[in-house]
Amino acid sequence: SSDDITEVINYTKSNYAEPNPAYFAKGKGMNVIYLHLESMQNFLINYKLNGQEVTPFLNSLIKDQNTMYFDNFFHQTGQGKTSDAEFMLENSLFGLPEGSVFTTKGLNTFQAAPAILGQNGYTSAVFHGNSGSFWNRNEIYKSLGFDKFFDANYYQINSADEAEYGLMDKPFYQQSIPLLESLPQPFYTKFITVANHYPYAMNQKDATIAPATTGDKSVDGYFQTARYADEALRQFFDYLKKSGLYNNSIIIMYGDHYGISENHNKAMAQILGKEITPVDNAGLQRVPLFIRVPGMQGGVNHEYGGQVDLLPTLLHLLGIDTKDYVQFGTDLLSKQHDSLVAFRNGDYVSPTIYSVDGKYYDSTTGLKLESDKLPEAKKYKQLVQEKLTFSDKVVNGDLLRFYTPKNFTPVDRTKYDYNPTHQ
Ligand code: GP9
Ligand code: MN
Repeated sequence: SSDDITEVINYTKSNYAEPNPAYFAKGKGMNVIYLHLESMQNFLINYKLNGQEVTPFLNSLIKDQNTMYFDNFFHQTGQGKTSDAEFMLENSLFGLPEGSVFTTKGLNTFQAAPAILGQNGYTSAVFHGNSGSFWNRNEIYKSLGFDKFFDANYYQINSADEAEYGLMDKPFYQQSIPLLESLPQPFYTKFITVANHYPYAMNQKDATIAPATTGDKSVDGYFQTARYADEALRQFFDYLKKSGLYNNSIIIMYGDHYGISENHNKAMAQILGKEITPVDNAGLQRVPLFIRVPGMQGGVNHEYGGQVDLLPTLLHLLGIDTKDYVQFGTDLLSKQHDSLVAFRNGDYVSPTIYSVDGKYYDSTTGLKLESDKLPEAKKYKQLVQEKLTFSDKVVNGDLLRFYTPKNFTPVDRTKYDYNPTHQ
């Protein structure tokens, strides 16, 4: 009801982090290009397998003048995996404790990035070389306000280029170019890749690094598919530079969720050269985040954050204040950024304390938390619970129906049609 949404708005307003003037509007009017790094975990960054970098291109970006690399950024997905990651970055709302919010809440009212930006002169599009119905994308994208959805229907997928979940990254980016060039600027776009997806099998003639040798097939193959994804990115960046888009686009790359689950900890112990403790497991939920803004001073940023923080961060970079929106994350670049990172199961990480399976650890030593710090740990736990509960109320109650932010026009999902034969 409208009482429920009032309670939520009071909560999100009290958690609002105001923009940092050093970054606010740094990318005003620029295009936005999200590159979804499927299953990419942060441990791959700067990792060397047999003396060779696995992701040389991503590694090189850490030194790029205009790129900020976040090395304490965590995925916050649940059972909805990729779709949860997408949901968080488009809405700054959490996925649900069970199932995929994309599949179950596709008809809800949202105030998502494509809609907000659409009302600021942007054209929005998603590129994905898989069937549009996967994760119910072709329905929920309408509610999010995506103008265009280029799914497998728009790509030519030869069997030699086909991965388990669609078109391999190199031909995917290649074939995306004319589609991208069909969009008026400024655009808000997202490219969802699939080559680095479990079980990490690929045609060996396309592989450019030897697999690992743990004996665990998916762990061993993970390095090959990640390397391939990294090369595909380099090729796409080459195009962006040649076309000039590089100079007027914000580029954000994020890992969507872990690639190697806890079930593979024996092989991971060989990879990392140590036994994997519960604290290590939590730490392994780091995913890479790169934000490139032409003209912005880059560097390595150690701030703790998660996927729910992406939307306010981006909107502030674009010069759009988020204070009238119902968002559960906070701008990573704000001085008031909240560095308590909630996981979907109620655990959390923070610069001082980790909660793993309900037990508390000192995040710097990895040891069980001293008893004098337990009250603080429990307070964090409550804050996480409160945040997740409010977000779930919004989603389960479809509460955004009862609230329209200032300067926002509700999305009319009947206006959208992604069928190529109707274009
Ligand atoms: C499929 C892809 C994979 O279209 O995005 O989703 P995931 O299995 O990683 O959730
Ligand atoms: Mn995924």
